[in-house]
Amino acid sequence: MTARAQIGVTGLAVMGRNLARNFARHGYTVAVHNRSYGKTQSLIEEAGDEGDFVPSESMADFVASLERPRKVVIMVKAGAATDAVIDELLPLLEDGDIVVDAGNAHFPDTIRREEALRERGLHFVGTGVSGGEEGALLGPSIMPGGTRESYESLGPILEAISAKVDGTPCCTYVGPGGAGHFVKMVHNGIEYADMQLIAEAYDLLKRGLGATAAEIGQIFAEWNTGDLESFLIEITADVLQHVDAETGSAFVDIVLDQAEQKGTGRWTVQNGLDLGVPITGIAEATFARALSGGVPQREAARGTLPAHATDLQVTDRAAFIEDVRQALYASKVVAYSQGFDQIAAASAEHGWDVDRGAMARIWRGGCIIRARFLNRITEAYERDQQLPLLLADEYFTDAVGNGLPAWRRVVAQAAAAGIPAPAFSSSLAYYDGVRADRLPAALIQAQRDFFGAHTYRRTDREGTFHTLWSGDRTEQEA
Ligand code: NBP
Repeated sequence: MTARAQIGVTGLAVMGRNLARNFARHGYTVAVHNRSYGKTQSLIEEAGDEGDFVPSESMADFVASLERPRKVVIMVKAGAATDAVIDELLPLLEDGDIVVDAGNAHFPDTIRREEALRERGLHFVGTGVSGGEEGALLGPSIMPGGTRESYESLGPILEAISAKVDGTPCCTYVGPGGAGHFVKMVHNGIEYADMQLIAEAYDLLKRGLGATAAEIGQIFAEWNTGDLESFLIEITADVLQHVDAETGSAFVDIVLDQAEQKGTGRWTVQNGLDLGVPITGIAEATFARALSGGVPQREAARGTLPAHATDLQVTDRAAFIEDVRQALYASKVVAYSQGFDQIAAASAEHGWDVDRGAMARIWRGGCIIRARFLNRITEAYERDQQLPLLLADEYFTDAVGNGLPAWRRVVAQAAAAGIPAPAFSSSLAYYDGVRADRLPAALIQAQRDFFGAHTYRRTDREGTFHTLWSGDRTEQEA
């Protein structure tokens, strides 16, 4: 077996197959392998003429067909399958070889694998890949972690196959260890929030205007020409205008209203709790999906729980649509601001040094949350690399501030009308919380000290204190 392939892909289900084709279409000689040989054969039969593939039936031949330092991309089911493939690869690899896990690994697994492979003299690059099947073939957004050294040889290949926006690749080095998969996880969390916010906007428009799905689809299409321009708004317009062939009804009206969640939203929320970062937009979005899927609870409540709500009265349709648009934009900025806080917190905790502006840049194309306003986020972090809060950047302070009256109106109207808008309203509550001069957390600290002697700090002098609540209520320095 001549070692002539520049990169190899093992795991040739939809994602790996398309990634391999993408490498080949960009002129790379690609070694391909799959546990069961059938997928390798079908790739060669169906797409073999798209470029230079080197198929192998055994892992040993696959590894032997790669130029050194070898670059092996693993694209198998995340979890145990990834460990199984790594175990099979390990005895075949040599110092300096690069193993890329491009599946949807949970970042703690990536940290563990990176440490284990580093001890064996290998580079392990946990890489977020976003964009699904189509992205993998035509250009995904790629978020590689691992060592910077590995990026020197791997980076140009990944950049070549990534999506491009204004000629700039949607791929950059994210940071060491699990940084790549972490950033991908937060990306998915933000995607949850974005989708929930869009769904809430749709619901408000539907109930407020009494409009059909197709009419609302047209509103989204119009929004897609402005600040909200994004893949998700674009497909929303499309989905809402789609008609079910069987019934002739609007497609969205015949889809069961129970949303699923595959895990990355949950991981993001769990990690937000671990880090103590209030990612309320992502959490509300994840819980809203869980609520929709809580069938027994919904059945028990439907028709039983009183609403005491007043109908949403819309007198000026255009003004209402504009209010909802502004509320959507402002809530979306909050969700992104929170997601970037989470990245900053993890980066500080793990010493990853993630450049948040660069993350916004590589999300502009190829991925599900690609959007025009990501440019504004990159600019904000270029103005101040250490920006403590995206909302506090001058551009976003203005953009959100201008929409604030509309945002408040929409949240108030939704509450009065009994329309659930958890992501809109919790984002507004976060906004008001983070900008508050003083929060009722002071009372919570006092309560904690009362029942648990948890101590408190004072506004007027340094130190930590405890009041003898069950004694003479004098204060002691703790
Ligand atoms: P799947 O997640 O369906 O996995 C199927 C592949 O894993 C097949 O190649 C299968 O080999 C292989 N595999 C399994 Br299962 N167990 C194995 C084992 N013990 N040893 C070796 N190979 C094993 O494939 P996919 O849908 O193409 O997704 C691949 C990765 O990409 C996953 O991590 C997934 O989460 C991620 N993904 C990402 C996106 C995105 O938008 N970024 C979308 C979809 C998936 P076989 O053919 O022999 O059974």
